[in-house]
Amino acid sequence: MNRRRFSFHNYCAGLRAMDRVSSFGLLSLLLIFISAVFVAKVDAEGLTPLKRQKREWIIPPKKLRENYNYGNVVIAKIRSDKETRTSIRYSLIGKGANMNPVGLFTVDPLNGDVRVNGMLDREETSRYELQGVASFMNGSLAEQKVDLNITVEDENDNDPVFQIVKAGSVFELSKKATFVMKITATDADIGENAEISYRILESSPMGDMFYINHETGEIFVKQDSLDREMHASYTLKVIGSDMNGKVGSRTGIGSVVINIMDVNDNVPTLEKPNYEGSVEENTINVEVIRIKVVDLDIEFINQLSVFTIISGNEAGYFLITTDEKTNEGALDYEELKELDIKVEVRNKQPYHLSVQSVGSTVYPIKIKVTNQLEGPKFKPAVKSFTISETSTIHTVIGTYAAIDEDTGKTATNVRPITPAGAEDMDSPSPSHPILGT
Ligand SMILES: [Ca+2]
Ligand SMILES: [Ca+2]
Ligand SMILES: [Ca+2]
Ligand SMILES: [Ca+2]
Repeated sequence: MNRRRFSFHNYCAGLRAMDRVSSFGLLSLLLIFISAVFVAKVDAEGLTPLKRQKREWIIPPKKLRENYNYGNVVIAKIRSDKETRTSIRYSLIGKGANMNPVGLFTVDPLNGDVRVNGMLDREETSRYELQGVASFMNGSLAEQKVDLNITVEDENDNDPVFQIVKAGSVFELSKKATFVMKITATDADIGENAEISYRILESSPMGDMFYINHETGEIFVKQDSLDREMHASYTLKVIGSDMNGKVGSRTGIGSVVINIMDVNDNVPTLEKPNYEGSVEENTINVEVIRIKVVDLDIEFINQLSVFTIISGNEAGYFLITTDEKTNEGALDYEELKELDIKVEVRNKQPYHLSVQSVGSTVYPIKIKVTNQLEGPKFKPAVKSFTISETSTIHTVIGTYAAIDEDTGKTATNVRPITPAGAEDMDSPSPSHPILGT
């Protein structure tokens, strides 16, 4: 009533002012008149803009459980105090109300009761930011929109899932606590429901060779006796339990492969305990024998061997080399000889610390020199004869016999030949050696 009187009062004041007559005054009065009418009209909607009652437009933030059927339960209520004086219509806007997923949350337009019409999935949407709207019957807003935030509380409804990881690798004989690799699982839940505790379930081949940090999933060497020559790879089955592994946790299983890398911890040996070879005499630079190395290490670099003749070759008749393609030792013969030689074999690459001795093995090699049918030879290669000036032609001045080296005796069935450029043996010249008689 005050209001209306106030409005009316303004209107009358305007009329009185008009009596005073002035064109400026007329304009001022007109403004006052318009103002008065506006106030009166607003007042007709039943509002009290100058003095307002305590507002009741409440929505506490709401927490709702995922995977829970709330049925007909009122999960929140929006209410404007203006509903006590005029008809108000309530509505909800936002994703989950008037936007996808449309209708998940609805409000009773008459009493403001908010309900949820389906089960919530926190892993899909963890928070809904809705707004409550209070409108007059003509559609205009009765209040400022009010935020209605709904947080979805997590339920432990997801198992840990292991990521696929590349195989890890570690050298054999690595020390205890050597880091190998890390395996992790993820969990779509949050908080403790996603806190994963790791444990090695089993190892293939069996053996308690590794341990896992249960919090980080880092895998380390447990025993310093990994032996690639025994097991070149391990497959570990790892279990991840959420809730830090507490009773009632959910679990996931993962597996990792750990390849064991080679170190040079094996001394090479030869295939056989001793060797025998043969070579024709008078030949040089021929391969007498090939000896094969056995080395349990895998990487060629840890197998590659060098050979040393440690005895029997004092005169240096033999040469032994490594065929780097096949890792075989090739014994070459360089001059006639018959010998028992001893060969030592060791890796080219330094040995791992675990190899106690210097690591070489000595092998005997017997070389038989087979006889080659040899031509006669003159010994010495050049022989001088003295001849008197008075000697007559066809006089025997001496003998120069070829020796059969196979027998050491004078060669038989020998026919003299004339070297290129020499004169016929029947008419020897003093300037040439006599090649035969
Ligand atoms: Ca969950
Ligand atoms: Ca979980
Ligand atoms: Ca080796
Ligand atoms: Ca090895």
